[in-house]
Amino acid sequence: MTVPVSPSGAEPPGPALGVAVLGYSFMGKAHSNAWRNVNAFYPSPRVAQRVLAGRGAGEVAEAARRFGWEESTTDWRTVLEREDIHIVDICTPGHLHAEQAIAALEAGKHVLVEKPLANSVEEAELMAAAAAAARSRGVQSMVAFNYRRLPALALARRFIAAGRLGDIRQVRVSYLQDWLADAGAPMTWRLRREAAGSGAIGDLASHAIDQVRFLLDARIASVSGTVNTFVTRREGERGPEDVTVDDAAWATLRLASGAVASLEVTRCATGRKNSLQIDVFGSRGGLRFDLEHLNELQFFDATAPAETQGYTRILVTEPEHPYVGAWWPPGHTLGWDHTFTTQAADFLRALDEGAVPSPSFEDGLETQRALAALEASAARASAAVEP
Ligand code: SOE
Repeated sequence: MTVPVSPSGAEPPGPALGVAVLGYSFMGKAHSNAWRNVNAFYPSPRVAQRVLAGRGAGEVAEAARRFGWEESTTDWRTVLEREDIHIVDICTPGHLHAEQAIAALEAGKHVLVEKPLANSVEEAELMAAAAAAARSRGVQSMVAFNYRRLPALALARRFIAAGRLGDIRQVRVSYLQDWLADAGAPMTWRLRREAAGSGAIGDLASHAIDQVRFLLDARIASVSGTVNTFVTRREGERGPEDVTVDDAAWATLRLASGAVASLEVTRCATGRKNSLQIDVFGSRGGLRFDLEHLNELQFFDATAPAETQGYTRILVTEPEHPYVGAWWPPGHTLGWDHTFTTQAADFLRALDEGAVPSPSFEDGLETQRALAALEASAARASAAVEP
């Protein structure tokens, strides 16, 4: 016997939270994929993919069709007037985040914003203030740092919080990409300060700093950094243009807990495609994570007998591990895209429970302050080495 499903596909009848995504390129696609899958893997509360908004009418209509949206629009403001939209998910370039997020919160929509929260501390402060005001009216917000939803990193946080590493002394984070290593790589909005705010700093150091804050649950007290732009002019649609952001940045972070973290982020690391590596060293143990092996966490237990000591590879694919249970049977791996679906599910759960979703705009603001401190420190003279 065959049984028909509801007219709108596998969606059961009943109320759903209407979602709009603003932006349809890389991050818009990653978030669209999340909203498309979230009902199937996390059935409650349910969402309806109402509208995808973007600048190019043809491109946004095509993206909407492929990712299962009911409609597309080139005017994001119309989205805010609609009563059937409850969540606005912002995946546009950074210079639009503050205007769009504040307008959406004021219109009573729950807001998710792709990282970094904003292009400047000033914008981030306005956004955090708008989020606090909206929260008092039951309207929630969250900044999308998707790596918080990697099971291995959520497990690392659990180990650290449980004291399994003892006192945390040092953290090393490197986030290395190479899509700008070729001097012939074209100009994009990501290389214009007025659109992106910064380069590897906002794009990659924001993830690195968020991970330090997430894993250690500690406040960043000070930052000392340096930045570099290796290719200062690139060819684009408008002809040759100056690159007005950094290609790479390095920083040392002092945490209020007494720990020290070092960071290296770059989009010019020839051969490194999307390499996020994290080491955490404590008085009783160490942890190591590598995004190229994202289902694994390496754990060193310094309290084990010396003859058996060594980094142990934990395959983070078991129902006992964070986030894994919603997916496949034990031992079956997850990928980069799952983090976005899990992020959407966590956001929906918080809305359902009336809880404050995490990371909040206030968290995004803290990270923005650390990014600004990195840039400010880099702008100061460093000590010259005497010849
Ligand atoms: C581009 O460098 C980028 O897509 C970042 O913007 C994302 O946040 C990161 O997850 C992958 O790289």
